Amino acid sequence: MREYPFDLPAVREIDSADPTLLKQLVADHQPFVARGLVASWPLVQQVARTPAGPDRIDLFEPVLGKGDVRFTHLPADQKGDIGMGPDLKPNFSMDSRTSSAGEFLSRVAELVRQPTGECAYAAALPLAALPNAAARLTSLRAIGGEELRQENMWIGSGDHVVDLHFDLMRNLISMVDGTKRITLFPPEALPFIYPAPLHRPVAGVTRSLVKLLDLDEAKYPRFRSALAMAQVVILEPGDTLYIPPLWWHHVESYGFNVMVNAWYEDVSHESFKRANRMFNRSLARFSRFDAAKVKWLSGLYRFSDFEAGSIDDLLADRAFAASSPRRRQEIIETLMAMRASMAGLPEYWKRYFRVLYEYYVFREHGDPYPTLPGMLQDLAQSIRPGIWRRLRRRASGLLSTGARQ
Ligand SMILES: O=C(O)CCC(=O)C(=O)O
Repeated sequence: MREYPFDLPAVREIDSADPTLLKQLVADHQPFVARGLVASWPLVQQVARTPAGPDRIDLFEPVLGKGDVRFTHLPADQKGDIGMGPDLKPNFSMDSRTSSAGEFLSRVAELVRQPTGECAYAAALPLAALPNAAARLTSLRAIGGEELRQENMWIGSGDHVVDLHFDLMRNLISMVDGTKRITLFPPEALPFIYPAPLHRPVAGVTRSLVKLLDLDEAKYPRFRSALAMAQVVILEPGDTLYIPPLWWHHVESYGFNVMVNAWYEDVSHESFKRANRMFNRSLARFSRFDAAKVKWLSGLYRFSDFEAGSIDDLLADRAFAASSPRRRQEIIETLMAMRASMAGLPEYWKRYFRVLYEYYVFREHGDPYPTLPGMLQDLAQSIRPGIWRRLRRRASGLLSTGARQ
């Protein structure tokens, strides 16, 4: 394992396989590790019975079946880093190589036997396409929830690291072979985590600019505050970790490693989309204000009803009262629309949007991209064309409706 430069508290261990209890913890968005929860899966048992080495790797040839396997191949100079490169672009491709299961596993076995620094990683292979794998596992649906989105198998040669990112779904990660060390940060760590630009997701998710195991403290001084909220766990075969939606995670994999994960929806798609649309709209609108000059901007957080404070207090604010009636009207309408957009969300997701508004829209912590000057405007620009497109569509709709009348 790589050197770990932090002394973090451990993820809570749950010494129970009671599905009712685990399901409750999942629904409560509490991370936990359940040791040995999947030790009885036929595939995990098969692994436990087989000595480490080529025979164990060979077990997975029938599991992967006859189809092609797409995988990431990393050169040695990348040092196993999977995620975002310094140019903010993906530094890997999920399908940089494709081969038969046998060829893929031989390559993996070669790298395990004689490490060169290169890595081969078949990430997120959907179990739906691997019937032989699915037959050797048992679903965790009883604890994950009713809304299973996708189950995947991840197989790698080891010493690769998926950089810090978060997903919108519940995630149950079960180890079949090898070891993972996973570091978790709650959604409230956002102001200290140096998120990469929202409009530049890598593999569909927002990442942190920070490389956890190579932390540049001079560039990212606030990250210490994120570490104060972090927890860590080492997973061995048979263990299951629950990563709640929105929790940032950093995943290191060691030795020949096989993991199965299941993503479950946590929130209604429609409610999320409505709140997210309004968030984007507010971001585009408020990004026009220079936070250094518009003194009431960061204070708006208080008046947005996220904390104690009402629109009446806002109206009484002297600096705000000094702005033009048109601007005051626009801001109050936006605040009301923000509240309305979140009305259908459960409390957990409301809290998340508050964190987002506070950070990106009201800029309570200053520029959301302190190391990337101009990036907030770039983000706002990428959102605005969408708004204009919709307005144009609406206008042309009205014109055509008018023409029919
Ligand atoms: O196991 C890994 O390498 C990454 C897993 C991950 O990021 C996820 O399940 O969301």
